[in-house]
Amino acid sequence: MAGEYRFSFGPWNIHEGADPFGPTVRRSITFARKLKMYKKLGFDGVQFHDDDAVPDMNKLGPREINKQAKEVRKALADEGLTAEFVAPRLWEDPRTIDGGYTSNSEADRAYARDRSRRCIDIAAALDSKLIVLWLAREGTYIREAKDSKVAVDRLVEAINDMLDYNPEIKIAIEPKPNEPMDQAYIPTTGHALALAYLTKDPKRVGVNIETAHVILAGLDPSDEMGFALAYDKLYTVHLNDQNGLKFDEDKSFGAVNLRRAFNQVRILDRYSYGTRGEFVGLDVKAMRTQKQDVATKHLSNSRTIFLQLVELARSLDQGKVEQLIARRDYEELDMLITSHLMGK
Ligand code: GLO
Ligand code: MG
Repeated sequence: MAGEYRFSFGPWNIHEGADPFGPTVRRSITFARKLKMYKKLGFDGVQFHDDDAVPDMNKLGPREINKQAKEVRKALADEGLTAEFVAPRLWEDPRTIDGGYTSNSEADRAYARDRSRRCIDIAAALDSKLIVLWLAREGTYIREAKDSKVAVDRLVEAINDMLDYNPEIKIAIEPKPNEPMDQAYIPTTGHALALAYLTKDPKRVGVNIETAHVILAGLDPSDEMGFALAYDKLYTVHLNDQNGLKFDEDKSFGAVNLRRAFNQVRILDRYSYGTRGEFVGLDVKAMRTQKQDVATKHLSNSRTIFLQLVELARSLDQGKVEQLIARRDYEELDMLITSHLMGK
C-alpha cells in the first residue's frame, strides 16, 4: 500500500466557463497567478500542454522555445512545483482539422510530427520525461474518410518518431472513444496498449486513463486501471466523473458515482500506485454556474474525496471481503461495500 499521494492538474482546469453555447462567465487568471494557487489547493504537480508553457510556440524557433520553457521551469521551482507531463496540443491548428498524425495530408502529418518534437523539447526544458498523447482528432466523422489500417500505421510511425527523437521520454496515450470525433482510432486502454506493442520501444509507451473517457466507452474505470497495472503501464491518471453517455463532462472526482470512484482508488492504492513517482492527476472542470472566487473548489474537493476514499479503501474489512468471496455470497459483499460507503 502506498503512503502519501501527490496530486496534479493542468492550468486549463481553472477556466473561464465558456461552452459551445455561451461565452466566458469568469475572468481569466494568468498562468503566473494559477501557479501560486497550486500549493494552497494541495497540489504539487503541473500538467502542461506544450503551449501552456510556451504560448504561440508555432511562431518561435527552437532556441526561443527552449528559453521560454526554461523560464517556466524557474517559475515552477520558485513555487516548489514539478512539471508532471507535457502534451502536444494538436487539435487547434488549421493543419490538424483532419487530424494530426492520421491526417490524409502528408504536409499536415509532417507538421504534427514536428510539433510533437517541439513538445518533447519543452518537456526536457521543464525537466519532465513524460509526454501525454490525447489523440483528439485522430479519428473520423465518417468511416470512408480515412483508412483505419493506415491510420494505425501512421500513429505507430509518429510515436516511433518521438521515441527516436528523445530516448529518455516515455509516452502515455490518453484513450477517448469520441468527442471531438465521431469515432476515435484509440478508444480504450486495450487499444492504447496494443498500439504500444507495435512501436519500436514498447517499454516506453503506456497510458493515461481518464475516468470520464472510460465511462464514455461504456467500460469500468477501475477495471481499465487494473488492465494497465497488469501490464505495468499506468503512467498517470486523469480522475474525474461523468454522468452517463453524453459530452465529456469532467465532473469532480466521485461526484456522480461514489462507488465507482471508490473502486478506482481501491485498485490504485492496492497496487501502490504513486510509489514510483506517479501523480494522482485530475482533469476536472468547474461548473459554469460557479462564481469567480469559488471556481477552484472542484480541484480541492476532488483531492479531498480521493483522500477520504483512500481511508475507506484501507478501513474496509478485508478479512470479511475474503470470507464472502470464498462463500460466493456476493449479495452480502454488495451490502458490505454499500454500508461501508455510507459509514455504517
Ligand atoms: C479531453 C482530454 C484533455 C487532455 C489534455 C491533456 O477530453 O481529457 O483534457 O487530457 O488535453 O492532453
Ligand atoms: Mg484528460
